[in-house]
Amino acid sequence: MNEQTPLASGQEHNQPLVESRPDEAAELLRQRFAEFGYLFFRGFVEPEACAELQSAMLSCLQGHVEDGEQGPALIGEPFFETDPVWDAVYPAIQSLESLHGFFHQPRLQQLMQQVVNDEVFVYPMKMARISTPRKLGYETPPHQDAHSHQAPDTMAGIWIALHDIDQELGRLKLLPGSHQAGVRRVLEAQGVGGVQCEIFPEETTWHTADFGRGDVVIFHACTVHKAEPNRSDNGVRLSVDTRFSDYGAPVFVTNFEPHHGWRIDALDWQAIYRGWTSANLQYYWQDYPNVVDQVWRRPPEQQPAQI
Ligand SMILES: O=C(O)CCC(=O)C(=O)O
Repeated sequence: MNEQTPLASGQEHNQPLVESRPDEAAELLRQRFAEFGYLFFRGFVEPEACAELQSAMLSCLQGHVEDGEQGPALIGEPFFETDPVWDAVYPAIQSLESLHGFFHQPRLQQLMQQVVNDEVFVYPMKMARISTPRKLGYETPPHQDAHSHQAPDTMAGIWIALHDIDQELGRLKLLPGSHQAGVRRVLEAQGVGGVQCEIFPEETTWHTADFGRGDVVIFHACTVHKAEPNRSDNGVRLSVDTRFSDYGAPVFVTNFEPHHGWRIDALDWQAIYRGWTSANLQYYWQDYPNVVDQVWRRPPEQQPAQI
């Protein structure tokens, strides 16, 4: 890392996320995605679906997080992804049929389809985020999923707020247009994922919003994003995310494991699927035709204009 490419610029300021509407022409949405590296849809997921998943997650978090008047509230000690408390509760959250099924709702799949302009493959790995207060410095550092998921530029992330999330609770922030500079160098960092990528000196403007329940952000594999710290007294931020691509695009092999299955004993698909009421989404990914074990990237001249 040299002085021209610092890991983070000293100053940064926020601008509102550019909003998109699902009824806009698919071509326009793809153009905006190509320009900013993300699309933001307010209230896209039905509030009932978000409330149901939030309540199921809170059942798994009993004794640690409760359903407070203002939203999820911490009642025990704060914790961070990979802390012993998190490791103890996460297998139950990962086993929720409603967590996995959430991303396969037909409307959400249609939205993803508009972005990839093709049949969609929703990655099997589904993520649930639990951001507690009093863990400053452990929030998600700036990173690109192209690095963390070893993904080609055909992949995109989709992140959904399960309840209202303001600056105090720690919002998702994106660096607009940052996908255009390709995959960046990384350094170790504390916080979710354990690495952060370089930020160029001129990159001082981030896009973010106070999120409402059911708001959706879709972002390019190379779009730099991060989370704000949770500075609330006892509020807990719950959100969920996964990745998707056009069906048949290369998908790196580790994305077929459960989230944190690589480090939590017995967190495997068999354990996750035990107790599900439907077999529809179990192993749907098993015959995926393009599982790769080497990072693959298109040469620049072959890169598609959209995603
Ligand atoms: O919600 C967060 O804190 C992190 C989300 C994220 O990094 C992602 O969806 O890739």
